[in-house]
Amino acid sequence: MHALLRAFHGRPDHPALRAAGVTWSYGQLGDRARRHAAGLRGLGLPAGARVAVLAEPAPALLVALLGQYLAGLVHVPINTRYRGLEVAHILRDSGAALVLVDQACAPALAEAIEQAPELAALPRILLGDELAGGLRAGDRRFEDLYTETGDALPRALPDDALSLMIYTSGTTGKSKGVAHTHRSVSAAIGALTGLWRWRDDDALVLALPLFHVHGLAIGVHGALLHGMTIELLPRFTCEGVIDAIAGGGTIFMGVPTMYRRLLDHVERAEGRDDAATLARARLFTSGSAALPAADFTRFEQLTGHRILERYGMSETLLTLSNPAEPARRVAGTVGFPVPGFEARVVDEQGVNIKDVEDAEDARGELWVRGVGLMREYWGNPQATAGAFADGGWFKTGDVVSRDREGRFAIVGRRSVDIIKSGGFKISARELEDALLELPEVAEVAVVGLPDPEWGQRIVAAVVPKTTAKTSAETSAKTSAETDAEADALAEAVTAHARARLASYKKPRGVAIVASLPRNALGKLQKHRLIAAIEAGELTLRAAG
Ligand code: MCA
Ligand code: AMP
Repeated sequence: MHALLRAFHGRPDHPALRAAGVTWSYGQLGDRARRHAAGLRGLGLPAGARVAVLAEPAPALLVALLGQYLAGLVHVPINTRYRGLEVAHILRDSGAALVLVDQACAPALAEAIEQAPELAALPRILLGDELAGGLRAGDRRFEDLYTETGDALPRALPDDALSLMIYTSGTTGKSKGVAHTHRSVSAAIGALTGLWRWRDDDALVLALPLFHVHGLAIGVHGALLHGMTIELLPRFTCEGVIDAIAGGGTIFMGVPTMYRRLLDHVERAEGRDDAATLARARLFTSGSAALPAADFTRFEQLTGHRILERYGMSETLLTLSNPAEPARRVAGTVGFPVPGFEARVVDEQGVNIKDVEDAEDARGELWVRGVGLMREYWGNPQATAGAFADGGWFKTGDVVSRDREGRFAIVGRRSVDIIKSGGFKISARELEDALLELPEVAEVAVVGLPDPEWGQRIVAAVVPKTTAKTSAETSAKTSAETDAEADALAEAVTAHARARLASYKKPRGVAIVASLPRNALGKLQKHRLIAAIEAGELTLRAAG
């Protein structure tokens, strides 16, 4: 039996899911999933077909995920903040046979169809009554897909069949589909949550997006593997998390930005003891970006909890983790390899760095191997081959150090073109490509600057295309005129990013510069740009 289905058989009366207005037992969730699967089977999709899902967190999403698994289909969640270009790319790249969409995300799908008109022919499953008026030939309402023949199921689910494809930003621009099998997800998430001692009487407060490994693989799969209850929130708010813990939630998983907000909220809250409410939970974990040591300490002072930080990647699932025992969790580190994983620290040539533990500044790239590695980048054998070294080691691109006990710390990234903001990965190249579409932009460089709330914040340095025909014309301009032009360009840059891409990818500051720093060979030197911004040498125009 698929590991995920154990609780559905073993404890059918235990609550599997609580969300606004809904409490479903494992029996009830399982029944819905089976009927949804039968409905999907009725559409005649072959095993392994990809079903794209563009919808906000809601109980129906869990039905869809499990129904797709039971029907032998592959779940392809799409970031709900994505706009037309980004959605169109995933629908095309994954070769989705169907797309499930809700009301909130319907505009993004419509934008995708504007970008790629052939996607208008893609059959849709519409979630929510509001969408019913727009039914086209081939469309189904989610509710109508349920059949009464849910028992006449399921396809056998071989462990090595694909289960999930998570799209993640790559350095080279467009996002890549990270394809995982049922085995990789169950084995890696089972190992991690076993290490964390999740129990069947736990309730997970889930306020993460369900289109990434963090919320979907650890959150949904982890909780179901252990027969726990999921307290599903439609989005993260401090009040929502605190109320869910007050209502019995025992585990919370967050990205560092969420912890920063919780801390500020608890310190601001007057007349309410939210810290005492948080203290009632059993476990807090953090990942997707570095948790500042100061926030670890503040959280412990306020709630008594030492946040358990761990490290992972879409391609590898969760590979390093601090231990379950609170006293052994160390701020600013991500702990040890999770059972089933091995880790190495290598130099530029891929050779193990000897005695990395003994030299204070010794660091190298993290390579990992083990149960959770992806099978491939979907439809991209060249990128897949490039991601692995001999022996099946996955090259993470993250730079780490390791102490004498074998504990890892993430100290940076090999590529300056990967930015992490609020736990979301952003490709500098993708944003640069979008900004170069503007006729008034000659050159652009996008960098990530350290930021206490978001981890990194995006800054774009832009070289304008000069419209002045002569240098006399240029020098005749007053500084107020130049300033106003620069402000207008900064605004145009931000507005364009906002119109083309997910809003979290837009620059938070724009520097208008005469040229970008380059070496003698003309290679862009982003580290010099970052240093100049940090030193206050460039005027950053606030972006809207
Ligand atoms: C929202 N905004 C952001 C981000 N999110 N800006 C930069 N970075 C972000 N991540 C901006 C919006 O553009 C908007 O700006 C303003 O904040 C408010 O938007 P809103 O959507 O209301 O924000 P929010 O709901 O408060 O979102 C903040 C958040 C969210 C809850 C922290 O970013 C989030 O859910 N992050 C989790 C990401 C995650 O799950 N990562 C896992 C992938 P404006 O109004 O100016 O337009 S990593 C992974 O899976 C690996 C395996 C791992 O290790 O975990
Ligand atoms: P994603 O591709 O969106 O899954 O993001 C994976 C990346 O997030 C990793 O390669 C790291 O750069 C970063 N990351 C995840 N967890 C941590 C952590 N605890 N500390 C620092 N960076 C992290």
